[in-house]
Amino acid sequence: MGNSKSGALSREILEELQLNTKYTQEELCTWYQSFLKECPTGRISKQQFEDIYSKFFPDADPKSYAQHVFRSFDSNNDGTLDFKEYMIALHMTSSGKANQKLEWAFSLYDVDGNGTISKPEVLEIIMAIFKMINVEDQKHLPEDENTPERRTHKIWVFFGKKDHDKLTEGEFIQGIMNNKEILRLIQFEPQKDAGSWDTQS
Ligand SMILES: [Ca+2]
Ligand SMILES: [Ca+2]
Repeated sequence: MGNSKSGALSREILEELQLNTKYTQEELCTWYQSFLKECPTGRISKQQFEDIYSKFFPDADPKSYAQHVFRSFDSNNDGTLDFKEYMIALHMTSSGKANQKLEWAFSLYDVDGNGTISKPEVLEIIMAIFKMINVEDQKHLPEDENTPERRTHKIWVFFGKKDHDKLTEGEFIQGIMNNKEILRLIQFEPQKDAGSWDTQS
């Protein structure tokens, strides 16, 4: 109502976020106030983002995974996350539709952003994921997924691909919809439900 320009959040961004997330205008303004409290500049740097991950994974090395996640959220590629990118990230990873989550997962795995995923790109993300699994837990992984190379190979075979093949976004999403094992393998914490890309939601 009236002049609802809260802080420096423009009507344009508000409307775009209301369209692309499930958040109401009121919620978005509240989020924006706390965002500004944490990030007075209105932008999250890559370093800040890595620090957040370090707090959540104090016993692991989440740095490379954090960098990949940061890249996938930094949609205008300027090396910072603004409020809009941050909210879309939050929405996609917490409450987005299955398809949106998988679209985001695709952009995470498409490391060079050329629109297809290669086997080395899968390996790169899986290696980052392994750095976050503690060594004890790694010992209990099944034989065919207990190294980044083996897990990558297993995923690649599930997609029905040969070593030098590429995966399109459509194949990626369809493959995961058809085979829940792939969904388990591409996530960083297959044992836990928290933060998982639950395709039921
Ligand atoms: Ca950005
Ligand atoms: Ca690629």
